[in-house]
Amino acid sequence: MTNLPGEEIDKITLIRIKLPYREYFETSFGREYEKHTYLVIVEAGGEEGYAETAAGQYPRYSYESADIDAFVVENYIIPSIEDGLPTDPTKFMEKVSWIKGFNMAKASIEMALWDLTAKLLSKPLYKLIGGVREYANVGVSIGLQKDIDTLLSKIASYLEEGYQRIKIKISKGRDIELVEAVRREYPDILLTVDANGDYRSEDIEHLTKLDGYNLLYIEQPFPYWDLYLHSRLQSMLETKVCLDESVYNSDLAKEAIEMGAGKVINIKPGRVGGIGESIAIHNISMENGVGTWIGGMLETGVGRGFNVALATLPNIIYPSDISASKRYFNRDIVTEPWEIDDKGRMWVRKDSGIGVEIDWEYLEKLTLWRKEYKIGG
Ligand code: OSB
Ligand code: MG
Repeated sequence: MTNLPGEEIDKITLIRIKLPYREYFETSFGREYEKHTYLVIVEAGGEEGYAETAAGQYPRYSYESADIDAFVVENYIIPSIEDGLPTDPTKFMEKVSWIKGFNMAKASIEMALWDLTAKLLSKPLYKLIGGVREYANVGVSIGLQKDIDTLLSKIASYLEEGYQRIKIKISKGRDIELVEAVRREYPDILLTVDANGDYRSEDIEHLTKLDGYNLLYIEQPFPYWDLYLHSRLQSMLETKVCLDESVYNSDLAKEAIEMGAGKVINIKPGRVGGIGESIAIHNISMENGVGTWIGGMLETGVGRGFNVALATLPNIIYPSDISASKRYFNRDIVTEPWEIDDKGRMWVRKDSGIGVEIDWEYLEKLTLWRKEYKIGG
């Protein structure tokens, strides 16, 4: 970034919250009934930057959870920066690079610094990072349902709302028949499946059956650490394999592409350690002709603001998992809930930073605890 603001951080606040989902969300790793996260507020030069951790109630998607990340921030991240921290997100990442992993904990601060930096520069975040359009093309991710009729009726109503692409969760034993039923009803929609790493090597032959359904891609069939199995499956398929959990930094993105472990990459800023690393993965993918999109972690309206901004980058060529606030919550924590238009687009906010205001009154009701850390002299 050029012309960074020169301010130093005064204070960091964490606000641990939980709020109910409209309905539970079920994946191969389990069901979640409520959103758990903490909000981050970073303060400098009289401005506030906001973000949240993408980690949820339990360490199921990865080893991180909201409480584990709060512990990591308090005990390892804050001590690394309490002597003083400029607003530059890159400088922050250098200071915490000694901490192995915990990308979502690091990202929760890094992203708040991006929101703050953009605000200090009076620029919307999407412009600061080089966005090329003023909206995100969006799809919807539908969890495992109690039966196929319920799944089909959900799909019908999301298509009615304008979502450009439907993703359904699959798991071992709940896969082909779901895809079969959806394709019978909707032969032409953009359709994808996401297994969240539920399959193993003995399932490879079975997974090749998915090749006959004209899926846009098959997301993360194998565990995150198994790029080899993904490359074997990709070599057996016409359908593209898309990597989510496996790509948690830009080196892995490069190596996964070289190995042919996937032809599409889902970019989630939390998973990869923030906006800087998301842009790096975006750029490496673009240089190698690999299409990308922005994934979701059922974020509140705060996290969603970053996802919308990232989805305006040039190589985001597939619809992203960014849905309207009302798809997740009866009431979001931002004053203006996120919406989509009838063409399945979510428009960026023109205010500086991510452009969201927090509904403090509602937040108060959702708060489990709140902690403040003084930074610098
Ligand atoms: O694998 O993409 C995933 C939600 C939580 C954890 C992992 C995933 C998801 C989703 C939901 O698919 C995407 C969203 O709408 O936020
Ligand atoms: Mg996924």
